[in-house]
Amino acid sequence: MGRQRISNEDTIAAIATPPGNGGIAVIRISGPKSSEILELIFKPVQRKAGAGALESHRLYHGHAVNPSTGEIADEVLCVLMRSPNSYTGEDAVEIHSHGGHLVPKRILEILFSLGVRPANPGEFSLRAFLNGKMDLAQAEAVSDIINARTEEGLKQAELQLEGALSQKIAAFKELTLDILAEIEAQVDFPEDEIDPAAKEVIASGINNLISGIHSLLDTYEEGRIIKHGVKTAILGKPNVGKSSLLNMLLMKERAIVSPLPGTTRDFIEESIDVRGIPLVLIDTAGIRKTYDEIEHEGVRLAKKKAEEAELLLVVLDGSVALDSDDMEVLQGAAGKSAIFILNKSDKGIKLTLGALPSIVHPDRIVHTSAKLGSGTEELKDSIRGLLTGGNTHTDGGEIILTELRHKLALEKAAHGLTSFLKLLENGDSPEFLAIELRAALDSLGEITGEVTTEDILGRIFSKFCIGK
Ligand SMILES: Nc1nc2c(ncn2[C@@H]2O[C@H](COP(=O)(O)OP(=O)(O)OP(=O)(O)O)[C@@H](O)[C@H]2O)c(=O)[nH]1
Ligand SMILES: [Mg+2]
Repeated sequence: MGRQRISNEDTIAAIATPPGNGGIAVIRISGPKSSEILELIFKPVQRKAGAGALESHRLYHGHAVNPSTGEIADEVLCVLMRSPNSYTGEDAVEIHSHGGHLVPKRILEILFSLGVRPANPGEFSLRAFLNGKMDLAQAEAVSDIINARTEEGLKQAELQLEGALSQKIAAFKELTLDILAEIEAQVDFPEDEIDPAAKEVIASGINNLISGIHSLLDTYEEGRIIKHGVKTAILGKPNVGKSSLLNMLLMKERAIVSPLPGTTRDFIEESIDVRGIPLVLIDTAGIRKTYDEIEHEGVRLAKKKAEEAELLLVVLDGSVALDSDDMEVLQGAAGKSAIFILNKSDKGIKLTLGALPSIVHPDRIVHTSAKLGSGTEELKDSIRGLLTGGNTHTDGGEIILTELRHKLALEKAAHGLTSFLKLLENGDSPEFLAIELRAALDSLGEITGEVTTEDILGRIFSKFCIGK
């Protein structure tokens, strides 16, 4: 356990608002010296001489000053939040200054000159975790809220921050602990076999627990794509309407569209929310044999992007028959998750299912007209359906797994419980049975952070932004 070695004796500070021009910047301070430092650098406008200390959770108007020169750094609002009623659980201060690059930096430098240390990325949240303000899954959700790219991703992060995942894990632990208590009661009588009736009750309890864990694990694929997004390449021979399709999905003229084949050369990347899933759409150069050096490079890049993509939108001109360029594109899509788009449906669809090679699954065909803007909804449904395998766990406001770390820990727990069942079946001694249960408990505890290491914490919080 590395909890004790991570120091939170220092007082730390950082600018919590993003860099650049903005109306207001927020400078955040946390640690034992917060209040003392605030008294040094802050002169309230309406405070009478001899008044007591600044009150907690009250917004004061005044000036931030450099105590060594008496110079005013800025006119500010500030609030002191005394321990334990702050985000970090420590004495904490927020100073609201004018925005921009210079003013917040000037205030920060005054703080550093008084012995305050620059905060590391995620250090405020790390302290909140160490001080028991939230568990590890909740702390991770803070970063997910900031990084959420769709409303659905945001909703999941909020549920996790409220403790929905932690409660599920706590329920799993509770069930495991109940059974552990029964097993431990037997440890003093190792010669006695566990009573067969009791054994059956225990086995059924563990089986229920394992299936509960598996149901949660089943939500991971959906959670992963909602959180991390899906790289999606739009692929096809020249002139089939790839760029038109990108523009249609984005609802803006992002890519150049022209009747000349070979218009797109470089790839174009744009993010879009498709039914709650953040897609990174990549429009590519039309694939064909070409002697034009630049176009050739575009085709090479298109193929590379297709290889890297998790999903392909293969575009065909549905109004004409397939040709050898289409066949090359289709062959390149073999074995990948793909949706086949028969575009230019306004001209009448002439491409029949029979003419398409077997890799084109009939359920994955969508008709669109990028010219008229039709087929968008069907295409979005189809994308969501393919990516989530038709299972949607998020509809009922259910918490889903979004984090690989949680998935691995749950798998470890389920594995431990399965081993326990085997030992129970074999009539192994209660001591060995208890070891498996404790290992499963530890795996569950990793998710909420009761069992953790400095290394794990370092990895999690270093991904946060500075000031959070
Ligand atoms: N009738 C009709 N024309 C379309 C449709 N979609 C695209 N087009 C036209 O087809 C031509 C090619 O469109 P683009 O979107 O540039 O095609 P592309 O696949 O990106 O072509 P390259 O970049 O050259 O590979 C343009 O003249 C478009 O206006 C459609 O649904 N119906
Ligand atoms: Mg194009």
